[in-house]
Amino acid sequence: MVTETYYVPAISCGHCVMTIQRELKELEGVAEVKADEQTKRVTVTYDAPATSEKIAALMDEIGYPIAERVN
Ligand SMILES: [Cu+2]
Repeated sequence: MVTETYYVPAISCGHCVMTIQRELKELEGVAEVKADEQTKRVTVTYDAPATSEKIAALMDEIGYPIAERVN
């Protein structure tokens, strides 16, 4: 399992948090997702077949591009 945290500046409210958590959990291999409205950070715990590239692609697709990996 890998845990990574990303800075996602487009997060602006609780709906964003819910959408991101729901969509990322659909990705096969993703075990846990925590999005935070205040810090605009998303922490994802995952294993294969999920990859950071697939996570980044999905975030782009749903309108919440990752600005940078912070942890
Ligand atoms: Cu929102």
